[in-house]
Amino acid sequence: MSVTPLTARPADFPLDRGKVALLVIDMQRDFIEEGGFGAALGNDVSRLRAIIPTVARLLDGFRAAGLPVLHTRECHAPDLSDCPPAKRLRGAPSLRIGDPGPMGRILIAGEPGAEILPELAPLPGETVIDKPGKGAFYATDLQQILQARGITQLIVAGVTTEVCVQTTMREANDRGYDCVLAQDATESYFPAFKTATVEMIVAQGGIVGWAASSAAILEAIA
Ligand code: C5J
Repeated sequence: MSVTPLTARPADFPLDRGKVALLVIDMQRDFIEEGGFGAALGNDVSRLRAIIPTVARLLDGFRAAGLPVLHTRECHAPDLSDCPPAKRLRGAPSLRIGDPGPMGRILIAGEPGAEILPELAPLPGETVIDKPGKGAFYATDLQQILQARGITQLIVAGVTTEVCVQTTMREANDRGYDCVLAQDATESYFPAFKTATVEMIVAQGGIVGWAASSAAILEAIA
């Protein structure tokens, strides 16, 4: 066992190279490019592009260190059998899940919009979890995959901070995983929501987990 103290809030995190993985949430074209789900909901997607280089540095660091990397994609089956009507019909987006858009059908597995950005594309052998919910544990094999690999610590990055990232961290926390949010490798369409989410995670002695800079994370795994 090799444990390195990672500078984090609310306290140093005991990073264990034998148990840690990077989990990159939903860095998909549908959330980050024009014409996708995020834009259809009226969001300014350009905000999210700013973290691409930081997420890429984290990916490079984990890969160089030989540590596991997992990616998620929020997407649905083409027949929408895994998309509750409550999710599809909520709000008044310009395009709903399953509708044809400039990047194919919105949030549908296999369509160009559901793919991870080319700059952050998974390498062969890296796990990619397709998830129908906001949390990465709901209706997926993530728990079994992590257990089989002995992973108990998650460094979490991706979008959006207060939706899929936070939901996944809360699901992981309830399952006994220690999670660190890479706070400069996550972003929200709403800056105030990102700030509030980071504070919610680290409050009360780390009630959901820890938060750390990508530089500190990379230093700890180097
Ligand atoms: C959203 C996500 N925001 N990946 N999905 O609907 O956070």
